[in-house]
Amino acid sequence: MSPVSFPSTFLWGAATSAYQIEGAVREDGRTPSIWDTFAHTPGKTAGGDHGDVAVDHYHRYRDDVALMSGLGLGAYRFSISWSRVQPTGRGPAVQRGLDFYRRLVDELLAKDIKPAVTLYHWDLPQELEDAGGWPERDTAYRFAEYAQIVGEALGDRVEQWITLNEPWCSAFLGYGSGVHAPGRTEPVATLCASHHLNLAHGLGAKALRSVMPARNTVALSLNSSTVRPLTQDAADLAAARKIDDLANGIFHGPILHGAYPESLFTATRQLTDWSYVQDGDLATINQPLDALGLNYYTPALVSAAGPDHSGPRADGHGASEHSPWPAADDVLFHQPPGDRTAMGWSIDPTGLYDLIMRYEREVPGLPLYITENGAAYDDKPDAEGRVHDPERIAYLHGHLAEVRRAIADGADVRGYFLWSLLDNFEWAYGYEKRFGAVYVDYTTLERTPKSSAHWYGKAARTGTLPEIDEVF
Ligand code: IFM
Repeated sequence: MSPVSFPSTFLWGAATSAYQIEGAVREDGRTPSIWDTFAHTPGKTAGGDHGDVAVDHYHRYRDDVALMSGLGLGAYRFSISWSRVQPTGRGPAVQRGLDFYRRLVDELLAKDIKPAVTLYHWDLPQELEDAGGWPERDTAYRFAEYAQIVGEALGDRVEQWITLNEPWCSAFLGYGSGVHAPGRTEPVATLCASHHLNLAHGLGAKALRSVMPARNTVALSLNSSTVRPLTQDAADLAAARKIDDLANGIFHGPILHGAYPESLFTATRQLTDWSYVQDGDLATINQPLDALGLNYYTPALVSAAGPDHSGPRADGHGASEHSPWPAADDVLFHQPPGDRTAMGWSIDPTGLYDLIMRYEREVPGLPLYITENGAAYDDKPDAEGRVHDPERIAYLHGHLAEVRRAIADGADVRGYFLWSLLDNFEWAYGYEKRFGAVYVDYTTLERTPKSSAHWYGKAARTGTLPEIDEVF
């Protein structure tokens, strides 16, 4: 087999998010976010786990940056905790909160690691949820104010900016199925929240650009699904179209093209008239982007519900009696065949290739980054304390090879951020699911790079994928 080599400018990074790793939830003026409240509500997370300490990155960030540097990574994508910076979600910033991120960024730059900042990775200040949360229009304006504050504080040293991470999860899991914070189960609020997240992206992008040097780039990260129909029957194709609108079109329609898909309006008409889309909103949302971030883990396989198809609603987004998908009771989700990760997500690297090529066609010329990709496995240290994770290496190899194939086929993919640098708080699954390339012992908080970290580090240093059976 010929070695799989990447362009010399390709960025090799790892990603995390604030609530999943920082801990220190009551330090330096931080107040609760919706995830603090949700995780401390009995029954909401596995084992009652929460992010109070998480992996204590707030105090150990220097060691974590040193780890990345030792591996040879070129970039680090992390998110800012809004309630550390603006505890009530409005008004003046808390300098101690911003100082933490200044120190982190300086540490990264000193080690030649490019910081990529995500402004919002699901942790809305609780006070803003108390005022209505994302279904409330004002939240989008509060986000723009927050974006401006962070842009002013870090814009001189951070070039890569991402407004929102996976707004689908914020809206559909937070307000639809309720398996994520704030745990609401209101189909109309889900759609309304989606629009206000889009508006927040547009207003936030404008606010960032108003205070930052022109060289900085603004993007957002979508967990765009590759939606596949079970068969080519018209009913299954229509089911796939509906889920594609609800998973993808609802965000990339207004953001990339300045319009919601007509078919989305038609499909949801029984629930809402979309009157929360006000004059001028679509132009605000449709800001020019410098890049698009794609997060990919697994494809969705769907069919029309009906006498020929029955089965569980296995959409892979956690157990809830409420569907995250508004107006989609006529759609069934199916478990694709083949191997799965510890999340139960099927492994299909071609889904990543298809996703990249879709955006390459849809927005030609827009640089793409894979801002998340990775897998959870039940990793355990061996008798010598080493953590071997060959399945994760195979997963990474398979997906990176598909990224390379897409580049060879003309896609402008500029970089890849492995999810995740460290084992961390996997939301409703608590600490049960380990996505890290670096193992964390949750008793001592000691970090041990897994074999996959060494494998990925070698890929980053050489720009070529090592064989999957190379021993580290
Ligand atoms: O851990 C999450 C991350 O916060 C967002 N994208 C998916 C990851 C794995 O579930």
